[in-house]
Amino acid sequence: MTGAGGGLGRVLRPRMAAFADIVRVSDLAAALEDSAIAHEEVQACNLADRAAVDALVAGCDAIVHLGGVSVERPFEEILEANIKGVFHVYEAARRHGVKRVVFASSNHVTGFYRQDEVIDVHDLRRPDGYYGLSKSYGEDMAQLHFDRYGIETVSIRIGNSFSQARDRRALACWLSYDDLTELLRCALFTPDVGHTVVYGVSDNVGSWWNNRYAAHLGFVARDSAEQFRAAIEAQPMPAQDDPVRKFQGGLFTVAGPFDPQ
Ligand code: 15L
Repeated sequence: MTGAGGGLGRVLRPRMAAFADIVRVSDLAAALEDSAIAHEEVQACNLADRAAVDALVAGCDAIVHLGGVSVERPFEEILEANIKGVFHVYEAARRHGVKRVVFASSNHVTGFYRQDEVIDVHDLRRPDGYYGLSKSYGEDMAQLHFDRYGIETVSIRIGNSFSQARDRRALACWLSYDDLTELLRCALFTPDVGHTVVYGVSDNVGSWWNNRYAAHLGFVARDSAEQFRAAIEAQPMPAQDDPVRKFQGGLFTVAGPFDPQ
């Protein structure tokens, strides 16, 4: 598992014990202050370092690729961690015969759809920044590696995954930690996934995403953001043209540009 020191990595680490006898967890050294728990091996790795990623992947049966930059940042940072990073992950998977990857993609692949539109994974991608572009590239990398080498991937376009839904946008796109864990289980163990793209979202009222093309994963969301609606609707309503209310990607659609200093 790459990105083990990130927000979702920290949530998933203990939960991975149900899915593997040994989980090799990785992140930049500075992000990996936790020591290994019972079922883990800990191996620091910079995703921009091809040889280090190759060594990380050697001996693994599957890869859960959560790593990289997780927000909008200057292109050069995204290039190193996300674009080169996902190339290195798939290159290592090919070299070491890994047959299954779960790729943490993002809703920001389609962030420029409006919040009054319902889309599915066959709709045109509309990345809302360099971060979303890098996730779109990662999905293409996954498709290439299935078509050319038979390496299977489930790309999960994760919505807003925190312990609670915290704003109006999250009412539509929240993903609970338990639903994330179940989706990860389905992504790891469902046979014959080819390259499947799915939105990672709980069973929210007013969801923007139709997941029908991923029915073969057998994923059934159990949670819903409804439990947070009353508290969230007590918050002030953003203006109609505010990106947090207008676009599915919310504030990511206006992050940057990052001019050189
Ligand atoms: C993401 O892809 C980010 O990694 C995460 O930090 C959230 O901001 C999430 O999207 C979101 O759209 O809320």
